[in-house]
Amino acid sequence: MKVVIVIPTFNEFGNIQTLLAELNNQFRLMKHDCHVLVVDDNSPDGTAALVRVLKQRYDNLHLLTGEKNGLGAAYIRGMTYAMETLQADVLFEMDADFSHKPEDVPRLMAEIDAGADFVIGSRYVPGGTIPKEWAWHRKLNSWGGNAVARNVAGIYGVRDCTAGFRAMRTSLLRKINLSELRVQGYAFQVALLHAVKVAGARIKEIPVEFVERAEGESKLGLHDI
Ligand SMILES: Nc1nc2c(ncn2[C@@H]2O[C@H](COP(=O)(O)OP(=O)(O)OP(=O)(O)O)[C@@H](O)[C@H]2O)c(=O)[nH]1
Ligand SMILES: [Mg+2]
Repeated sequence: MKVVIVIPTFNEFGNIQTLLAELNNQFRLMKHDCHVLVVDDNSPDGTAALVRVLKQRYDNLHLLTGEKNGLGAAYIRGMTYAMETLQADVLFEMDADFSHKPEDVPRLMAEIDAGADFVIGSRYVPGGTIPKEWAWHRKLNSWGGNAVARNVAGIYGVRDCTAGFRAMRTSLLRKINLSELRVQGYAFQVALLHAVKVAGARIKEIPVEFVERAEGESKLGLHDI
């Protein structure tokens, strides 16, 4: 199967090179044809220029650039490109800042291989964790976001509705009109989960340890909260 890891970036110059090296180490352990698509929104720190240089080293590396319109808009652009141009069978959502561990990629993929359509790297199933450094308001925000998602959107049976580390079959995604989700920021994660649930996805949650970002600054804004 062709697998594309979609990684949105905004000012991730300090993370992207190491992340690509570690992902490619994982790909060697996997039996699939694995690629990375970086979706950069003209980061002022030169993330895209660095990725262009790294493209000479990795022939499985792809880059999309564009205007900054938030995380959801970047994912919609990246997922559409991964499906239509790269012809992906499976795609991943993943952050660039090492909060999502490269060594968990094969674990998520194994659940797809076992028959799931949509796999969530979950902080809120037994074995999953959030950073111990998180202040109370960060915990409250994450817990509150989940509570709203579960009860307002009616996504019962899923513990981590706002997770950003997920693997999905494109055969499932093709049933959804991504541009109709009409959310640009972090709420995209919840809107997509709701849409795949309505589309009848076989959803699987597996525990992951979510760690604090390695380098750079958070982009989670008050607006997203
Ligand atoms: N292309 C693009 N990427 C974005 C945008 N906003 C955030 N990102 C990326 O999306 C991923 C998640 O953003 P983070 O800033 O780490 O958000 P977070 O994980 O909720 O916050 P922290 O816990 O502080 O790291 C990172 O890879 C960011 O670089 C955006 O507007 N456009
Ligand atoms: Mg982060």
